[in-house]
Amino acid sequence: MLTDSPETRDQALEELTARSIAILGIPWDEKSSYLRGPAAAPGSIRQALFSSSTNTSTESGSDLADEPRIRFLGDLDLEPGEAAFATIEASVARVLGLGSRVLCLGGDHSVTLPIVRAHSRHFPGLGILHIDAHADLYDELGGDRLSHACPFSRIMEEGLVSQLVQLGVRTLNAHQREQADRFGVQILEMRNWRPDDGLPEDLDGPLYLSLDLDALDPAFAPGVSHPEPGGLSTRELLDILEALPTPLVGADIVELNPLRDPRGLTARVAAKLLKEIAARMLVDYTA
Ligand SMILES: [Mn+2]
Repeated sequence: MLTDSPETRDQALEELTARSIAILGIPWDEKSSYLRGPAAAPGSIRQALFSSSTNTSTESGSDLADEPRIRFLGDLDLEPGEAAFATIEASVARVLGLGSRVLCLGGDHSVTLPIVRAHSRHFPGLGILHIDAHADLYDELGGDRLSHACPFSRIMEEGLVSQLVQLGVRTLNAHQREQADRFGVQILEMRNWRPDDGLPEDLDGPLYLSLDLDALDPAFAPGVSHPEPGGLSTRELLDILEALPTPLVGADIVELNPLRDPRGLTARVAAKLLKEIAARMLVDYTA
């Protein structure tokens, strides 16, 4: 059942049965280093998804509108300040504890840290595929260790995952290369990667996907705070998702900035990715 009304969130949570995929909005952008705006992204993505200019079918023909195990929980109510991180973590943990899986709509990329904290406890041996123009491996940015430029440093320091593979990266500086070496991050740099290369063969175990929309070339996804030329095409990204070699147990789609997306093009891309990712998570759940 599809619902885009936040008022129905509590009811939807009560009705959430085991083996559902919960779509959860995280309206949070206080850790953005350059522009605010991603807090409005979840609603923008849902609006694009439910627009009558398209339909709710995936490319392989699953219609999410007919799928009772896809549940839209609306947006979290988040207090200002870093207390929001605990709320995000507890909310995700609650859904996982009910026996469902979670696809989160950010928000800036800082939200991935509390989301992954919850997943790490639930899925031993969790690995991450992080698709992004940026490695987000700064130790701190502007004195802030919780900046959206830092979540993967915290994730690795806390030992939350067994493997971190990054794809689409094309902004590495010396500091972030050092950080990647220090943490053993496997980076498929955009300048070297070609579609035929696919993903590493040793990508294994339950997989969490963290998808920053700026991984896409700005020609395909202009509505982000940090557009970076030289990125993936939408088709290449869809092909990567189609070919994931290991079960997908959780995901986020982050960094859409509706204030930079006047024609809603990037929201439309995010909505399409949401459909394909949710359908893939459902298949992996019930397989
Ligand atoms: Mn990015």
